Amino acid sequence: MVAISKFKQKQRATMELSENPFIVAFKAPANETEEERIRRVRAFQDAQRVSRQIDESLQEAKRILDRRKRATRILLLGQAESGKSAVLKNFQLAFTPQQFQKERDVWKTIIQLNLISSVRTLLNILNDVDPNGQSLMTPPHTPGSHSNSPLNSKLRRIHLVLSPLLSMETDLKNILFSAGSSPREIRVTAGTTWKSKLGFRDSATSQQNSQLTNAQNIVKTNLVKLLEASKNDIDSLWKDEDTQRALQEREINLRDSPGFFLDDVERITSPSYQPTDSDIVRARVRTDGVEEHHLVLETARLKGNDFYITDVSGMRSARHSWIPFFDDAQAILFLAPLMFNQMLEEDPHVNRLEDSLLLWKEICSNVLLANCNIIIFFNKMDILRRTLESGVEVRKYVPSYGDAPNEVASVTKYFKDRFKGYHRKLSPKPRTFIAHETSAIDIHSTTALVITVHEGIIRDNLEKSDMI
Ligand SMILES: Nc1nc2c(ncn2[C@@H]2O[C@H](COP(=O)(O)OP(=O)(O)O)[C@@H](O)[C@H]2O)c(=O)[nH]1
Ligand SMILES: [Mg+2]
Repeated sequence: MVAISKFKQKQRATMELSENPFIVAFKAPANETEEERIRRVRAFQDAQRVSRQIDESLQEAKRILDRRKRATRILLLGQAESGKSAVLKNFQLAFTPQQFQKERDVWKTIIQLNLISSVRTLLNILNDVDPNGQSLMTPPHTPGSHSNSPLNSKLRRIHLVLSPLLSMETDLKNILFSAGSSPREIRVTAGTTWKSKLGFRDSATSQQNSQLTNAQNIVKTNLVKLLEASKNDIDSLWKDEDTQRALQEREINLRDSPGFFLDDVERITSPSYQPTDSDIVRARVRTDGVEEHHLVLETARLKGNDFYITDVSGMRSARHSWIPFFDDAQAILFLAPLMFNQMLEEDPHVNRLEDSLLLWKEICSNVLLANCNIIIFFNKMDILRRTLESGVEVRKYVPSYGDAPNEVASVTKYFKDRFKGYHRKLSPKPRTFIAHETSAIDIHSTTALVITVHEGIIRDNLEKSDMI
């Protein structure tokens, strides 16, 4: 019995071998010469090697895919400047602190450039030109509008002293970043290239960038020297009474603008400056394109577990590029700052909060996302609080708010109810409305929150897979 089945197995294997197209293709022809045989055997070995490589890369792709399926997959959505990248940094701080530490040097240069951008913005405001250098209408009796005003001579001197710093910033931006970087902001293309240009090394990029180091080190050293030399002028420009009055008259709150570091001039211009975690979360670069971050958790309890966070560009023109990522996401973190009195950077006719609500409606009603948890972060709560405290009235921007109290709790509840209403009405299937009030630059509370949110997502997905 056993002998027969072994015979059959051997017969089947021989048959399979004779039907294998690979073997058939390299079968020895009749009357083959020795030279032809050598060539045929070599071609056969080459083909076998290629085939093995293909098998290996298929297996690797499958391993990656399996790992991805097991991991938590989070998609960060929201308009530009809503705080997506700041939330991502909080995730990195909470779960991959060692990796976060490696990027500190990259952020140092970004923060130094952010500081110079604020100086430029300030000089432009005082010169009555917009942040991109275009002339603005000058109110008739503001400081700086009269050629003989004392501010003008002071301004002229400071402008002159700081002009090498401003031109260095322009040169650096041109060397390091996308062509689209404007005087106001640093614009980078998604991926790690921009980080490696600023000195970040990981195993994948270390070799190809080693030649860049020298030139970049010189540029970075010069930047540090120039910043140190300009320290007092930057500080006195910012703290000057006339400057502060000019900002007040124009109702510009520079402190709430992205990448604001003018309160930290002393620290940031020091040659030994090392960014704190909080500095890094406050730093601003605009990302074009979609960045996927693979976080392999370093914290003891979850060590080795991993998740993927996708950070997108929030610009209106870029939102179509989000769709391919909908399929794969287990949870969406939607960032909605309650900036009822601000307009979009890319379209100054569109109110930020109205834009957020429109975007929210689209996300809630999207059938591709019907099974996805959506968690909303009402971010920038610190800015909302300061805005209301400074006396800005919601009803002037949102007439339907009426005479309700102009206070954080009431204003938040009003807008939260609107978001909640659309969530209930537009979701293709019923799902829980989960909302948090956040200030992503407050790393203490935000890192704690993202840990809770992460646990919630895992729990929810386990429950869902149990139900299936
Ligand atoms: N004051 C304040 N600034 C924030 C908050 N969240 C983010 N930012 C800052 O706002 C700017 C834009 O945030 P970012 O995360 O780059 O926005 P993204 O375009 O959605 O990725 C950055 O300078 C952040 O540090 C917040 O809650 N409060
Ligand atoms: Mg971003």
